[in-house]
Amino acid sequence: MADIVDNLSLLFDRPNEPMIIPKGDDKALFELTEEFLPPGYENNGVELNNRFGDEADISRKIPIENLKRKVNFKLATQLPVDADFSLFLPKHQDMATEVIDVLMGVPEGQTQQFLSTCVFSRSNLNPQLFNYCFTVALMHRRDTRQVPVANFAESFPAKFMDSRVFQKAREVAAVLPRDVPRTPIIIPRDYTATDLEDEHRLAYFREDLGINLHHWHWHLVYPFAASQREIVAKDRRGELFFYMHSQMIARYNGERLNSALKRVKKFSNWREPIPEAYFPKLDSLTSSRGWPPRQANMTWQDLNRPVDGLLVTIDDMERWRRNIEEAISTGRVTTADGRTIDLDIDILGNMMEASILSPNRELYGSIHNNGHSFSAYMHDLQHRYLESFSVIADEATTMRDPFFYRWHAYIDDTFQRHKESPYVRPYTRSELENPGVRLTSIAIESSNNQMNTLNTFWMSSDVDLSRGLDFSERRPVYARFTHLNHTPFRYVIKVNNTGSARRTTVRIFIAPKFDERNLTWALADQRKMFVEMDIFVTPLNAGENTITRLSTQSSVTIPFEQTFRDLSPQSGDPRRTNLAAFNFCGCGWPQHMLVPKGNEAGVTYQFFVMLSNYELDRIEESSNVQSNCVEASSFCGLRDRKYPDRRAMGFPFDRPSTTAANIEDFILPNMGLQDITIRLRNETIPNPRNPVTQTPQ
Ligand code: CUO
Repeated sequence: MADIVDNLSLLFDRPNEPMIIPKGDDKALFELTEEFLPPGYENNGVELNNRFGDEADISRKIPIENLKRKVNFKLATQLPVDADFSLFLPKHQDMATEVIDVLMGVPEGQTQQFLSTCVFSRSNLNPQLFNYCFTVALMHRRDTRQVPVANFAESFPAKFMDSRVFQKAREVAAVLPRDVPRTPIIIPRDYTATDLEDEHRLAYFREDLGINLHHWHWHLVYPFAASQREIVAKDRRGELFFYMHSQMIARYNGERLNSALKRVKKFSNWREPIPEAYFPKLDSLTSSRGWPPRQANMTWQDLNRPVDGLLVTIDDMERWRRNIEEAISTGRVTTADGRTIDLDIDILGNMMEASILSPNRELYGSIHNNGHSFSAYMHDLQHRYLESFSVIADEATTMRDPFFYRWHAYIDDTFQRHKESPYVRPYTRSELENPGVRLTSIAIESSNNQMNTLNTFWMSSDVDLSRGLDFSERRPVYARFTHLNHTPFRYVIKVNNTGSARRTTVRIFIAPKFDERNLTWALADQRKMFVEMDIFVTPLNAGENTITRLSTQSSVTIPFEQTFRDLSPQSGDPRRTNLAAFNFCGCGWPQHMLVPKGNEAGVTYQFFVMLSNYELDRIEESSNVQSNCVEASSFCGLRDRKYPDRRAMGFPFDRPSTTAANIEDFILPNMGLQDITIRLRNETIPNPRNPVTQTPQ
């Protein structure tokens, strides 16, 4: 088994290099027969492959079984190897479905045949398309769950950082002798714009590597289409689409307030010019082209790009919107077979995105996905200039663009209108309270002993580019980028339980205390600003209890190392088993972005804790699947299990209150509220875990 895990892992390595070349740091060679040769190497491929096999530093040779069933990718091979791939494009989605079907179709347990099919696919398909389908298959097959998925930012680094890095990286790899220590290549903090552009104040958030990786991973775990329905139909996936994106907008809005910008304006008039420009400064190493920029004041226009399967008009979008608005205002949905069903948030999530679980694709269309496409093709509506999509149509890069947040603010507003409709019942007191449980104090203690102050600062961390640096020397090449981080802290929650011993769910949120005008909020608005910091279940003894919880245990985040370190471990690496489940574990908000930036003067936030009634929270679940990674269940759910909380996602702030005008009025004995300060120290500290410790010149 260990061999097959290693061999499959190698298929992530150097995605743009052909299969005939050795793979991995220790140079393993796949022994290819004719049927596995990539196009263009039909005449000399076997000979070249053999020649590599004669080289002295080849560590091992991997024989490949012939395919028992011939594979013919009719659709997927239409995507040129040097094109960029986007799941938002219907045609690309169909291609992915074709490939996933083939990979999933190899019978479970026939791992050698699966390896052969993957080698064949990798040889014949666009590298980005292959990477996506291969990862989905590894994640959903039972016999490949031990195969760690390579860190996507290390396989496709060009999607995450300034394109100038790569020229320098090649130079470092080619020029410096092996024994000369490598200094990292510095990625400047301000490379996409200047402070002449207000939106640039949020670049640290939009262009954060961990946030973009999280978003890519989320969509990988929750694809919106597949021919095997169970790949899509995960527990409450439509609701999670709403909640995870809603929280990202809440977080972004909080960061905007910290940076003296007003909350993001939803994009709801689809015929209006878009003032936000974006020049991504990313080059695709797959297409060897730059990602198209967007000038200020461009407008959406009808798309007619048969090459991408896109024939969609703004009229279509407006029609679908009217139908969705009607569903929200009546609380009823018409299904494709003419029935009428009640609308709920899970169904609405699937209707808006739209996933294949949408009850009626004809009537409700695909507003969210097409919005990404409209935004991504304003520069070439008809493929007249042979231009590809801009960053907003790729899950790994979309959050870099300021317009992403305007679009998702519209999507979120639609969900909120449902939550505010008469068909969503406000919580009753009995749903909110927890009889016998009284919070006596809540506090945040920072590791530097400060009470109720969260400290943020900048940190510089290194990422190894060499696995994605095709056709260059095989040695680590580090890029150093700067990101937000915070001093670790813990929550200290004191509780008096007058009842018997029991369990409770601890729900921790924070929100800015003041709005743009420096006034305290109406709860109707502030509820949309509360960001989840942690939710966990804990036992309560009878009498006094003190609950402590570390910031690093958050159910929202994954650990720093899971975001940044290379997760395809070397043989013998003790982390191997722990990281093998990375497929799911890679999904999660990055720990370094858990705390909003604040500012140097200090921003006042409200820290809210609720100890809810576990009897109403509990999920009945028979399966007892153990995971061996830290899972960010709040945003990503749990692999093979139900979402771990029976309440609506975002509870208790997911819907308006009919009784409380502000957060103070909302507080019951089982809740606590405390002012805290978030203060930024405007200094950059090198990450002590950086593999290269020299300070670059
Ligand atoms: Cu995640 Cu629009 O859904 O990007």
